[in-house]
Amino acid sequence: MPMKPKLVEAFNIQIQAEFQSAYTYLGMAGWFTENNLPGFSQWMRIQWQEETLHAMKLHDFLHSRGESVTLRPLTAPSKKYTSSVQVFEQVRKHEQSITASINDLYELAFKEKDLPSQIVLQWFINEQVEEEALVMEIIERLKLVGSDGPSVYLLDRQMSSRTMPVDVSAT
Ligand code: OFO
Repeated sequence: MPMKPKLVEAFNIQIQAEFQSAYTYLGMAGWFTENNLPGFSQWMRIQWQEETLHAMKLHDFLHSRGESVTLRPLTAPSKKYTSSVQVFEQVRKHEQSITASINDLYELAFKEKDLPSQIVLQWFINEQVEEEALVMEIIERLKLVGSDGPSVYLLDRQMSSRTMPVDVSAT
């Protein structure tokens, strides 16, 4: 069953938002590398890959429904960060805005009575709860270690252990 044009348009906007997230996190990965925190940089690179997969999940969903994907331009991420905590505060704000857009998209799918869209978006709703919780935890840890060098070093090493989940559909 074809999707309503309004819903297709909203999915395309969300695809752009997910790719924009990926690009933003790649910029943050670069900032961490340039500030001698390779573990945080690795964490952000995984985040970049995960966001790319999120975009592709929606991209492939539109195609599987026989709809057209229209890729939109991305904007250059800022690299004007002052501290690791500030970077993660930005991540938190960004993820909150993504949560809001996913929720709006779900509401639209509900209004349009598009059940397959609702099902695919439920995965994203759960994912956003997990992402926001994870980012909050990292902010708390960063606040705890403050500028204590050895603790920052240990936290950076811990961050480097993040890998892509084996089941990519579970990102
Ligand atoms: Fe950061 O999560 Fe995508 O959707």
